[in-house]
Amino acid sequence: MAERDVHLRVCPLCEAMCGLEIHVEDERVALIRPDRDNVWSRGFICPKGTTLGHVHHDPDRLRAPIVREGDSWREVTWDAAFARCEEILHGVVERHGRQSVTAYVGNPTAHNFSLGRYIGLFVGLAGMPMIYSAGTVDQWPKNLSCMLMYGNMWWIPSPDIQRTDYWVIMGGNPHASQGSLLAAPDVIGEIDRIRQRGGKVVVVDPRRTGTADRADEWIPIVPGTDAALLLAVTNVLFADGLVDLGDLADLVNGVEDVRTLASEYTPERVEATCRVPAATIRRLTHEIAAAPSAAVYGRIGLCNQEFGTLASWLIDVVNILTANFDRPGGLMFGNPLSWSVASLPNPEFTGGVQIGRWHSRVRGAPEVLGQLPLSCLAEEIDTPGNGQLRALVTIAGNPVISAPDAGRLDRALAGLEAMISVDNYLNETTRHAHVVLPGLSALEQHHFDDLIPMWAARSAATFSQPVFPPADGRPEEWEILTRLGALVAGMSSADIDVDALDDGYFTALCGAVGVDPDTAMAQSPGRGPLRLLDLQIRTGTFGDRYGERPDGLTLEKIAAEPHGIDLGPMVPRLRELLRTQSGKVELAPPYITDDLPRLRDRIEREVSSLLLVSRRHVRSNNSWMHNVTVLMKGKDRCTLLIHPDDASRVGVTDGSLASVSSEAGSLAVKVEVSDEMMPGVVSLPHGWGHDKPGTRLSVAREHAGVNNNLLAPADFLDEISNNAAVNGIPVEVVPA
Ligand SMILES: Nc1nc2c(c(=O)[nH]1)N[C@H]1C(S)=C(S)[C@@H](COP(=O)(O)OP(=O)(O)OC[C@H]3O[C@@H](n4cnc5c(=O)[nH]c(N)nc54)[C@H](O)[C@@H]3O)O[C@H]1N2
Ligand SMILES: Nc1nc2c(c(=O)[nH]1)N[C@H]1C(S)=C(S)[C@@H](COP(=O)(O)OP(=O)(O)OC[C@H]3O[C@@H](n4cnc5c(=O)[nH]c(N)nc54)[C@H](O)[C@@H]3O)O[C@H]1N2
Ligand code: SF4
Ligand SMILES: [Mo]
Repeated sequence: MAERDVHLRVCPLCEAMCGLEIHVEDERVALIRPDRDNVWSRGFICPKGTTLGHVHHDPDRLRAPIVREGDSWREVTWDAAFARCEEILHGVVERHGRQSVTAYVGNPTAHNFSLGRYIGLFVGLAGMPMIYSAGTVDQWPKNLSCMLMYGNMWWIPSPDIQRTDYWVIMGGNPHASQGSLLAAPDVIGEIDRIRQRGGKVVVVDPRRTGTADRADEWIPIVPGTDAALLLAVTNVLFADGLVDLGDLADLVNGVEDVRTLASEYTPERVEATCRVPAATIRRLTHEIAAAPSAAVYGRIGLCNQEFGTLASWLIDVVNILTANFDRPGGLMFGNPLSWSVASLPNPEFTGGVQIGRWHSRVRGAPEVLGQLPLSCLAEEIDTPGNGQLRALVTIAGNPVISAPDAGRLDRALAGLEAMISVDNYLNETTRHAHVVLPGLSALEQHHFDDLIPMWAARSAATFSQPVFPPADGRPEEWEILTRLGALVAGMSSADIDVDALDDGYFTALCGAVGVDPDTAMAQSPGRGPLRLLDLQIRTGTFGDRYGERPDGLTLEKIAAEPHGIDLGPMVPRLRELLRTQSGKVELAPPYITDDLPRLRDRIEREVSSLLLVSRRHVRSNNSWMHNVTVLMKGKDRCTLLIHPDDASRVGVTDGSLASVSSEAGSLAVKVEVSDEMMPGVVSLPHGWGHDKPGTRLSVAREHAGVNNNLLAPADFLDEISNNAAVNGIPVEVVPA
């Protein structure tokens, strides 16, 4: 029998952060199973976590840089790859200036040991006037509401599901996603436990999801109308004398403003719009107020929609007004073992948050928290004129699948003068690149989550060592980012000293947390993200502050516990974290409340067409894990879910092909008739459409599916946050 090594590490794929046991035989992953002794996840795992070995051994995964010549690709050395990057980036900057270069930052950046910690250095060095990210097709409304209410865009309060007595889940399906902006292992098991202890779980969603099936109650709602429902809840709280600020009475500005604003939105006024009976809204409100503790939670369905910011704001308003904020069982802030780079106060906003400091060239969209809508990217590339984008760096992102009006972006990328992708696959997006620079596989890297613990249910973490050593000479992604940033800034490869730039970054971060960089450099070993992580731990809540608190944590102490360290559940932190100019919670930020007339118009408007929403599946991960054979087994998952009444009305049958069209485009997809959809709403999964030529995804190509973002109009937005409304898209369905 071959020798078997067992490695313990954390799965980097989603916010559940499961502890894994990875069994290696003959340099191959033989088995992955849960680490039952991991103090955080205690044996939880999902099907994706068991496939990290498949991704690692996937012959399609890129292991060396490739350079495109016409339609063909050539593997090159790292030196040659960076030389080519220098040539094309410098060419664009010389011809068109630095404002013609931008970057797109994708989702895995937030889960990757070195990308997440070094994206700031890349952007800072590059000095690009603006970047795009998956943030504006994800959580930008929540970033914005948190920035305006509490003064930091990344401190996002999360439901304390391990202790709550009443959980309302709006626009989230942890049965598939495992939870988001809510980090806890086994979220679905937590639903069972809430119910076992006599609590209640309510799901508000146009689809009766797997999560709804496990809950006590499903409340179907028309997509995009959650803000109206939450305003009615707020209205009832005031009208029925249920408002209770608890310990926060001295800490909240704007309560009377909210009372006034909500006064017109009675349950009777919104019931037809939301298609939720007024009596249900009243009962829900009274149940929330009466519960010993309650947490109202909203996720992607409340962000990726027309009124994302109003809905995201009102989620917090309802929790605050029912004394369910910053206390056990309600919404709480995380208390990580290490501070995140993202949690540092943003120096841009020391004088208060300003929005619209600049506008996009083509449609004049205002910048929001430093970003333009992702749906602007295509037009900024394909519209000629001064300031036209000519070069793009994509970092762990696949916007040809994930961005609205995906067809236009796909065409636009083909016209770039320089495109560089830091990515592990040749996929729908990176096939347009001139150079692809692959990162290491997850199993070749250290791991320690940076951002996600900011909303984790417990102060817990596990440090992971690489399972496999990287091949000689392969740079880590932080080095790739540092080099690219310096190249955009105009430096030449020969002059780039990655270690010196890293020292500069480290020194600046030491300054931000008030630590002497010489002390930190002397005591924190190595370079790059490992040294930074030690700083993040030692100067964090529980850290040793480089010897000032000898019992405090260091990276070494955490690394000595292979099953992780757990220092307990969330604790009240609002008073410590508040960074608004007033020093109080701003319950009614004018920038947000000024958007109410737009919602009022929606309430008065009748919508007769079918509305399209997105969904996820536990065996997919956005667009990029469809190349794993074992995850692709079973029945076709890229189907149009439609209610039986709608199906017979439009004349489509189960298993038949339907043509779905919107203002943006059309596609043909297999129909799945199911009463899990509410009438009037249809659902397609996101992350599919792998039939493009020129990719290297042999498994995904066999299960191509369709890209639902071909149907997403570029100008359908939550206008005040710039976030795409990829949910609630009016569509027409006919037999194909
Ligand atoms: N219609 C619709 N559209 C949506 C959504 C929706 O619900 N509906 N959801 C939106 C949301 S929430 C998100 S987050 C976005 C996701 O949008 P993106 O972030 O653009 O897309 P992903 O599919 O996550 O693509 C990840 C890319 O990173 C690469 N990759 C994976 N791991 C690594 C790594 O460790 N290093 C490097 N360098 N590359 C890596 C993959 O090969 C892939 O190219 O999609 C958004 N778009
Ligand atoms: N297995 C798996 N896990 C993932 C991912 C994945 O692709 N696969 N992606 C990860 C990422 S990047 C993210 S951001 C998270 C997202 O995590 P979740 O927010 O849990 O995402 P979904 O599972 O798409 O669930 C969104 C739900 O919102 C509903 N919905 C749509 N529109 C509306 C609306 O207007 N109102 C209401 N009330 N509901 C609406 C949809 O029907 C759907 O059930 O998941 C993460 N985890
Ligand atoms: S739930 Fe699955 S994908 Fe998410 S961390 Fe756990 S094993 Fe990984
Ligand atoms: Mo996301």
